[in-house]
Amino acid sequence: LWKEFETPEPAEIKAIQKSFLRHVTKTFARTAFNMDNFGSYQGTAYSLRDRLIDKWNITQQHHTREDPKRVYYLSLEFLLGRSLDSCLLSLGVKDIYKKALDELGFRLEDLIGEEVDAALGNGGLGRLAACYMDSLATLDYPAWGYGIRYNYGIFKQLIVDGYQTEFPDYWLNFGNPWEIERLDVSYEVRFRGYVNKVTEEDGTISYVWEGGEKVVAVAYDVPIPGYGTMNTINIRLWSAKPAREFDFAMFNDGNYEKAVEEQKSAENITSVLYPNDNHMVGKILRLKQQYFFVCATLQDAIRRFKKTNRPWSDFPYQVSIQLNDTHPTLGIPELQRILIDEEGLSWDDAWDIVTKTFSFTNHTVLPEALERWAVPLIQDLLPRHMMIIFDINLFFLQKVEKKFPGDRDRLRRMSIIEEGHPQNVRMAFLAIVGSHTVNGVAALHSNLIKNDIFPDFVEFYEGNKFTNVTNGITPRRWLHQCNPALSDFITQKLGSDSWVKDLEQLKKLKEFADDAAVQKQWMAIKRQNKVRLADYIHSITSIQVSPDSLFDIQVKRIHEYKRQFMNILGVIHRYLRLKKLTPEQRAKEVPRLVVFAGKSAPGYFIAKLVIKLINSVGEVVNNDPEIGDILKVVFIPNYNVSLAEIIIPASDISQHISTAGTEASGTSNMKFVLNGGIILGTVDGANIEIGEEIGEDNIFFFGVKADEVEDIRHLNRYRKIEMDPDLRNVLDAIERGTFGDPKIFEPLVATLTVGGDYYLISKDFASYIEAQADSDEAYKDKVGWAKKSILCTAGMSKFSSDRSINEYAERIWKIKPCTVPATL
Ligand code: DL6
Repeated sequence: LWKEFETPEPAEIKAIQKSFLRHVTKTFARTAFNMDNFGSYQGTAYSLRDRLIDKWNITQQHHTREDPKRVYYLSLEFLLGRSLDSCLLSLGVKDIYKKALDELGFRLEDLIGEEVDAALGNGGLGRLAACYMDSLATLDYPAWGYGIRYNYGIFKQLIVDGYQTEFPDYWLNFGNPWEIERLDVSYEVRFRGYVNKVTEEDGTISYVWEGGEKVVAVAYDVPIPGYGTMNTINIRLWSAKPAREFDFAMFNDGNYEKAVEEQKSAENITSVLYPNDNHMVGKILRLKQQYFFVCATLQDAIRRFKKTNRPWSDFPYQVSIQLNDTHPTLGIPELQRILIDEEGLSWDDAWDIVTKTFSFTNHTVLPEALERWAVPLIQDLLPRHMMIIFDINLFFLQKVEKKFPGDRDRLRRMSIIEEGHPQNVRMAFLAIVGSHTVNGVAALHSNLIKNDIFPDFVEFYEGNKFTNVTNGITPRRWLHQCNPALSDFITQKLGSDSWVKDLEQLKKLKEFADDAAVQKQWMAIKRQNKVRLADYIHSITSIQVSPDSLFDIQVKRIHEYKRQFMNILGVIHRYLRLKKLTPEQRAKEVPRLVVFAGKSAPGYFIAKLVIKLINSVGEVVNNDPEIGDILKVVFIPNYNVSLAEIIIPASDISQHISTAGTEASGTSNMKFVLNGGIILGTVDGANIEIGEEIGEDNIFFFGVKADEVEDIRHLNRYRKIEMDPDLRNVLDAIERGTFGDPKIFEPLVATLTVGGDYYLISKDFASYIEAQADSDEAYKDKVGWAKKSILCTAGMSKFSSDRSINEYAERIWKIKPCTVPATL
């Protein structure tokens, strides 16, 4: 097994073929006569899974023996995408598998395309968790991911008559080779019931949570191999099962539906991922999901800890728990409950352990995304936790009062319980109070957290809890895997492929930025990637686009703050301008393909109208014979990780144009630039740090700054909004019916006028159009553009998730690598 990084021997090829055929014939009971690509994908995946399991077992045994401090990364979302290609690359066996399959008459590329995405996430937060797992494994950290094994991932998006329509993503239909069902690892989870107060003979009081209903959490393990290392970590996803089989007495009475009700309601808990990005919906099932997953996870972590027979005081030195946003915050009262109610620790000893164990990442400043749960809801579902949250709040506010005596307004502002009818639990406050460290995900965002969102807490903790860890992306998937031609070329130029694990080395590419031969080859690779995307677009939408046009791409969740609306208004502006030109003038314009992709939350009416407008504009522009290839507009349906792998390497420009101060970080911006694409964007999130690293000549910045936004909004509330004249023309065209029935778009247009233009589209429009014009001009200079593109890639070292994970490990989790030897 451990010879895999050496030159392949014919015997090894044979061994792969043997294991492939064994799985095809024995695991899937197929024969050579009914072998299609999907069956071959399954055979290949299972053969690779055997290797993963070997590595995983060795890793676990090594960790058990060494007993290092471990980090547990708790996330309700892991957006993994496909695994076959990335596992082949991590294990260093892609070439040998390709040969082995070739000899059997299969093309590996075709089999890779058969895999269904594991789409257990909405967007940035879930994909970040996946990148972090890759880095944790690659850097040899002893780490576990914990989440939910949803039966339905993020919905499939189809475009019907220009509108988004949603279809369920039953991704487990044909099984999932990348998971191992662990019927031996399961825990009971209680909901509802009542709390009994028990007074002991010595007068001490304790509480027992009893009754209610129980469900069982069953583990499904997803091994994550490190790149070029033995370390293979685990994402443990929980699936809900009934605690007892159906009610036999009822069944015998003929009450069949009632008999299976309990079973159904248990399984519902892990049935579906909530499809909201940056928006909270207060549904009880979601609260159940949150508790279900932290309850099972803590039982698992505690079981592992207890095996070492250490005292409880060692717990925070052996276990670090990272909360990926507030979604797993119930872990804080749950650990406190276990320690005081079940383990008999005093409140203070328990709280000391809790606050040394947890750390919390905030991923958003949008008020609608900050979680608040109604007190009666928690009281009903988790009565003991609600008592504990009240006590945490009481003791916390006592400390606040001591530090700021008599400041009642401060107590109101800082209370974990928000007054109102009903009262609400502010989950971010609970997460802050219960954690030793709180971080934002880009420098600007971390500052906004400190100054605008939680300033009282910064003052109270005297700044000590709050820090920044700028996000990162894994260069394995987001360059090496998705852009093999560029990856090979970089390896050739740098003389080694060690940059894949050490992105600092990309800096050496700067030396080649003016080298004409390198520029030529660099742009030829870009063109190849554009051809690949053009083919894909044609196959899905029947729209023919030219790979010689400038590819201008905006792909991300559809959200008002991300301003896809401004982008399409800019496209209309361009179209109207082009229409006024003579054919000769038009021929001198830079041809541009504008690509959109992304899902809207199903209930987000305005975002769905944006999708409709994009498609309506595309319909008109793409069929206008006067325009031809000078402008094309395409909405690619069903954006997901594997589609991103085709789209990102093909961009000349990518747009990251959120209103300043609204996008916490963004991570697709990093992926585009790593692949030599140039950002057209606002001074927001990680765009700012990317600009610092690659140089401001290599990014098209525009728009107001974050610290101007509040004043502008304030003025907008009290005076008539000054509509940009170019924007007015664009809106007039929509209202004239140029893009279909204008009535459809009235609510969307109204967000700019009667709606107060909260996202400042009118304010930023002129500078946006100017940045677009600058990018047209710059693109005409082929040499200058190639240089920019090379400098983009060369400047991206900082944005490797390896750097982010090392920062978390050293500064927050205090964990060290635990290198797994090749043999035990
Ligand atoms: O940190 C990952 C990612 C950021 O890059 C995005 O800027 C941010 O919008 C996203 N936040 C969320 C918040 N969801 N909730 N809660 O997805 O996180």
